[in-house]
Amino acid sequence: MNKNEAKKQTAKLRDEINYHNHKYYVENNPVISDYEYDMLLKSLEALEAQFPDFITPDSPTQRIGGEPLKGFTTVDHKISMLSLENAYSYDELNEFDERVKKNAGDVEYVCEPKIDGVSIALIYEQGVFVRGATRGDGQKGDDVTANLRTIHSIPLRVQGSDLKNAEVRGEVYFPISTFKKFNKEQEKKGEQVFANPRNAAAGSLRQLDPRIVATRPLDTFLYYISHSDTDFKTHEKSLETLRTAGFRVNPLIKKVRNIKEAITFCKDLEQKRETLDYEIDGVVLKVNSFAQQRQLGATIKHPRWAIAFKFTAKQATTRLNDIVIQVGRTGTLTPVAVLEPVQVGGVTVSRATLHNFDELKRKDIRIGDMVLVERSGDVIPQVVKSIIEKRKGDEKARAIPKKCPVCGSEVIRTIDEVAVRCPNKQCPARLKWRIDYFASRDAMDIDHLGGQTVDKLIEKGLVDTIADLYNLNKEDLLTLEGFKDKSVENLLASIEKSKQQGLARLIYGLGIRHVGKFAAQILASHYPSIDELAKKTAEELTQIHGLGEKTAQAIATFFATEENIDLINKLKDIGIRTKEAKKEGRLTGKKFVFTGGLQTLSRPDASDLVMKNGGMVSSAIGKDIDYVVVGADPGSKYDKAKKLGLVILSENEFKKLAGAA
Ligand code: 3BD
Repeated sequence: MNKNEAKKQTAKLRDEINYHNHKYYVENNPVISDYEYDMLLKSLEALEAQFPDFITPDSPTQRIGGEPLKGFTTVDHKISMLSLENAYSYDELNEFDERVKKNAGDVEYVCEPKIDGVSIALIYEQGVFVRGATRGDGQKGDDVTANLRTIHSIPLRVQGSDLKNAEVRGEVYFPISTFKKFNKEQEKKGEQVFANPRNAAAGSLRQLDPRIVATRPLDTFLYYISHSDTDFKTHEKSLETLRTAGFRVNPLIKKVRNIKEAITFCKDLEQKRETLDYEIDGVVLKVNSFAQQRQLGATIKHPRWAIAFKFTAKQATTRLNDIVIQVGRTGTLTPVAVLEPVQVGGVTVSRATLHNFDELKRKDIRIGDMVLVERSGDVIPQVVKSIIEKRKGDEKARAIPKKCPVCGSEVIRTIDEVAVRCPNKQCPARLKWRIDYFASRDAMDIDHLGGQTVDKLIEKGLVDTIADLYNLNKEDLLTLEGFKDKSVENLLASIEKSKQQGLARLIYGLGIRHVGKFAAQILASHYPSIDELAKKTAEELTQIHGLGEKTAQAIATFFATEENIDLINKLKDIGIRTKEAKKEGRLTGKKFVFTGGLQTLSRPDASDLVMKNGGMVSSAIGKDIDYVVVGADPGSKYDKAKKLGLVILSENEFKKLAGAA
């Protein structure tokens, strides 16, 4: 290819990829497959490698993150970034409306979800993204251009002519659906865990290595044009302009005619809060007409034409009464805060996780401290920080225990691991987890075997392994505190019933590392019995589509352990079903995810219905899922499913598909 042709071809590919990027990341409506997209990107990379002169700042190849920076330079905001006045009640909103009306007459408002992210400003020159900064103190922020470039929903070149030379503002956020997993991975790697998605977004933008930022799933919503080539008359119009220019604008934003409708919007949105894939902490009300905005003006701090209505906080302060240590399923010791009970976003919280001992030390949290507790991002409540100013001096730090609090074994700590672990495989704490897991709803579904019952069984020495559950008899159980004829019969019946749960549930219930519900079903559909599975090498297991290397290795290791083989043999002797005839049915090969409450089916029954017909049930939304069955109050999975354009079914539609209605 000659140079001229190459130049044309580079420009063509660039435009084509940027178009598909927008379709995927802004509109959530891709028109080509990921594979085709990757191929386009590869062609462009190859061309640019051959002709580096043709690399432009708006080339999609520039999103992968450049060289690490030494530090951030400071950017002066040409137009200062104001704050927002807060309202904590509808009364305060009405008062705001009174003031607005007195100075500007009747107004329309635009209501926007208030994204709990990190505020940013993006600068475009001649249509190209040249600089981006954090809000900082409103006057000066950090230049985080290289990091922002990696965020796919930020256009590297704007569409049309309205915003060719402009500064636009908005929020960067970390999606909730990926936050929990991200934190888990951070914890495993011994890296910082974040208290909430907002901190994860802020921490990501503060990264000096843009290549790390490129691996984070950051996303954006834009809501303000601080200056541009074209003038508009209303805020509504400026949002439309942002959208047309290629920015992501929140789809829930709504124009209303008066404060009454605005309050209704606030109430409706607070209901929806938990279903969104981003955290919001309120609603921003903005006067729609720019003429009226000018009439109202601004104080030195905030505009008089806007206000933020804040939802009930998901944080609270309380006293940390104790730090206890929990021993997990794999023997990991986790510090847990025992709190003076406190209301956090409508829920009473009396325990909160402290993640691990490194975090505990880093945050210097002590027994007796007043602490900030938070519930957010779909995770269990956690202690964010101690309030140092309230210390009296008698607070006590908690050292890393030398011994397991449950069995007294000396703990171990490997250099490359953050975790402190009890090495005793027979530790009662691990046994309890194993039994709880085995009996859980998605595994063998043994009713009447709740946490306390398991504790009592272990304490009395009635069970040492899972298999012992099946040798329990009436006399033994009657010795347990609170157990009468009826409760004993119920428990024994549930245990008996579980023998027929089938191979997939059994495999899952064994608690093999990395083997979730879904992997267990894949395994059960590939091998007719647990003996067949046990014979496979890791190598052979990796041949199964959908099974990762780590998972395969963990399975092979599990079945190479003598105790586990003993257990399997015992379970077989007891008469537990460990074989499975291949199931073929109307759902063969189809993958399902359930989210939200079902009305007529229990979750285990719904799962069984899928599996009986040859289908599989996953707990994670992904592109490979064929059907998402949505019940009442679905969570973030529903959003993600919609985002990926998956087929959504109601409970009834599902039953019809499965031949059960
Ligand atoms: C949002 C100011 C105005 C342009 C000033 C009206 C205070 C953070 O979703 N509109 C929104 C959101 C934030 C906004 C404005 N509209 N300002 C807005 C905002 N939909 N979060 N903010 N900000 C942005 C702030 N940030 C940190 C510290 C103090 N203030």
